[in-house]
Amino acid sequence: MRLEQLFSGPTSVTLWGPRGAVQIQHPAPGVLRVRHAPSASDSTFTHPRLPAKQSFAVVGHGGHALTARRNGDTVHVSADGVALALSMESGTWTFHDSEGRLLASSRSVAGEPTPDYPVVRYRSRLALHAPEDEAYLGFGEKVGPLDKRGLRFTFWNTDVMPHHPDTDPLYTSIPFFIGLRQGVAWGLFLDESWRSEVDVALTDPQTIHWESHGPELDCYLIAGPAPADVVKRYVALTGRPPLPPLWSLGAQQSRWGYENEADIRGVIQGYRERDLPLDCVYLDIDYQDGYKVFTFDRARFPDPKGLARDAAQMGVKLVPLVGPAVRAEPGYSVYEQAREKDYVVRFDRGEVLMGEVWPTTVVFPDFSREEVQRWWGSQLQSFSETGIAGIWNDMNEPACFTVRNDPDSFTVQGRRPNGSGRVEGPTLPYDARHGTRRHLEVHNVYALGMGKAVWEGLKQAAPDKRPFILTRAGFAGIQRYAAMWTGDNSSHWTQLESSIPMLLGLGLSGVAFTGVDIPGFVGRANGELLVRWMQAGMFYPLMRNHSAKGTPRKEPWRFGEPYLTLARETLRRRYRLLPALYSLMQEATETGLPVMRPLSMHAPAEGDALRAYDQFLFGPDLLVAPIVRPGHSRRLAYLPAGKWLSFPNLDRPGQVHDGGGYVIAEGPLDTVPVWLRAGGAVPFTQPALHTTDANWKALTWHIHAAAQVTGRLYEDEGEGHGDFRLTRLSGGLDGDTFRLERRAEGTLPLAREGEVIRIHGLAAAKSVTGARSHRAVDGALELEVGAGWDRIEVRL
Ligand code: MIG
Repeated sequence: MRLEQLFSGPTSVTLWGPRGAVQIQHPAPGVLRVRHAPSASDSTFTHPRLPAKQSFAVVGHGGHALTARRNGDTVHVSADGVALALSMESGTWTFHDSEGRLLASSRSVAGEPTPDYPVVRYRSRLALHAPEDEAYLGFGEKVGPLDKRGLRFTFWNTDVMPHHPDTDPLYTSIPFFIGLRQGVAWGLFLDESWRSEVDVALTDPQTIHWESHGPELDCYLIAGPAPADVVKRYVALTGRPPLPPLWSLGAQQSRWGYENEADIRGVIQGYRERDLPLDCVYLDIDYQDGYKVFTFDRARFPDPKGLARDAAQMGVKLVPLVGPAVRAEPGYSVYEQAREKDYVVRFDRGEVLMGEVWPTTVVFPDFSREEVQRWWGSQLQSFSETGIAGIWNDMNEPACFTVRNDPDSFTVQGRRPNGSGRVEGPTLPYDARHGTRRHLEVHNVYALGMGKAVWEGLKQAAPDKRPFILTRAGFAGIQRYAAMWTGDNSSHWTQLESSIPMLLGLGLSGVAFTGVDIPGFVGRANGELLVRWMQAGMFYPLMRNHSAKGTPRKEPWRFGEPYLTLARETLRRRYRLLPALYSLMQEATETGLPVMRPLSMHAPAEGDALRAYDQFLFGPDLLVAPIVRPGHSRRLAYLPAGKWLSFPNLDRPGQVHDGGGYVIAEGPLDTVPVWLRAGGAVPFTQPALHTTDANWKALTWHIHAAAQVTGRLYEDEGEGHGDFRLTRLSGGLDGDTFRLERRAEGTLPLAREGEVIRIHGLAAAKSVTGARSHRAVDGALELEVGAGWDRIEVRL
């Protein structure tokens, strides 16, 4: 695309030519926005201008200063941490960091409208050079290993049941990836909600091809150099996640097919009778009256308030499912309001779109409009008075089984116009219209709009609580509102294994609060799969047991012994781990870094770390290599460079391994292999049957002694917006002295009597100061310190 004119302002550079325009802005340090508008430019040579755009995903729009300099054919743009060199002749660019490192280069950019009528589609194409030794991570909720090179993906939110390890697309679209080459990372976020496809160096091993149906390409180029830098910057752009209530990190139980109140009570009872920790039970669609949203079937759920109250007494919260589709039933108030206010999705030619979801005719709220979001949120007021603790947003791709009133009578000269009535997946057709927008443009952000609606609604309904929303579909930015689960998986070993790279990819794409259905939604699970899945799942930020109607029940006690005992032990470990998990979730609210991290996040230059995609880091300090294959009792695990203390089950310290290579980890059925990084300090508490608050009464630090030790603990009431306390540990080994300091900020009063600090790798001490007592346990030195300790020193 040839560019002829250059207009350079203090915060943006605009170039345009006969076939379109390019605008460069600097929204944040380390980030450049390069917006190509190949066919929609309305620039004149006196007024360079691109069409106004409202981004659904980007929240941080700051326009920082940049400078531009023209040198022959090339325009050099530089800004804080980043630089771009753009060719006027071709419109292609190269992207550099402040050290002059070449991070990325485009090969071509082109777009043209496809004259379909009535559905206008475009073909906007971006080609990027893909160096052979570069890996591509992220892309949101996608199948495949961590490195997506050699794969091809479609961004079109789709309800697929069941999905398989190679199913694409799935429910969520996040057009963002991280390039990683020789330890240096950069990122690209394509801020286009339109349907798009990316070919990740599959067809041409040297090129990434991205094609969007939208008229333009709005690219955010993000510098590293560390993968974590790229993630932080991407999340700053698209919004940091909120801190969820503590209870949502506890064990969760769900099933499609809990028919009535007695069923729900029975499940809670089942947990309590067997001493199984539990914090939350979901109400699947079964509770609804004729599948009408915001209703209860009073025959089967006569007293939702009483049910919620009794559940609360046993430490359990209830979260009902709400889909977007509104049953088209005259007299049903939600439907009547939607029609009366004209809040529903229509066809291009004006008719209200009537779909079918469940055995009824439905209409779809148009969540692209703010007034519709507010209206939906207001429905939560009375609904949440029943005492429900959150909302489960399902079917929000949106899923639609069939279109009832597909106007195929609409023909031109006896033929159906190209694009009209075309449907891709079980959803709305391409020619559906949302206000003034096309379905092709807003399909992928439907769930984002619904997420915002519910988020605002819950905040209003219960201002003293933190909203909890679980969503199936999403787009870039969904982390601002909801936790995500990966939809309808199956009770199959390959899905346990593939859950790891999928959640890692989501975490790199800004969604930190994630989980998958344990032990698989459809199909039949056995006890071994349940236990292995729980052992991996105790490290998922969201740990939920769920199953489909018609499948055998999958609560932890349905498989007999020894599986029940092993499941109980695993849940107890999850609850011991809550101080660490909660602190990591809080860290995500500041940095956007995920809880589950690929090894490459902390060892970006190690190729083996990239390939070890069925392992992960839990925060910076714990490395987990769960057994994900049937009948296996050991596995190969890669440990990045450094020293790692074998710490299976988080409680049986073993030997110290040198990283930078592979070890064979023992993992009999009662064991999940874990390691603790040298220098790591991880806080644990006592197991409990349910959470109460995050001001831990009992706290034990496990520390792997090294020259530098750091630890972090965030505490508060676990709910609401009250006081907090952030504790940092720092210190380390210096010759024959080990020192540790504790610093705290915040005003939350301490609830602890004392604390235990277990230091692995220290032999018996000659003397200890600052502790109440010390002793040797399991080859480690265990100190008991007072609640408000500030300094300990150990002489060896
Ligand atoms: O068409 O509500 O992914 O978790 O149990 C199926 C019933 C609708 C799909 C969700 C699943 C849920 C199920 N829902």
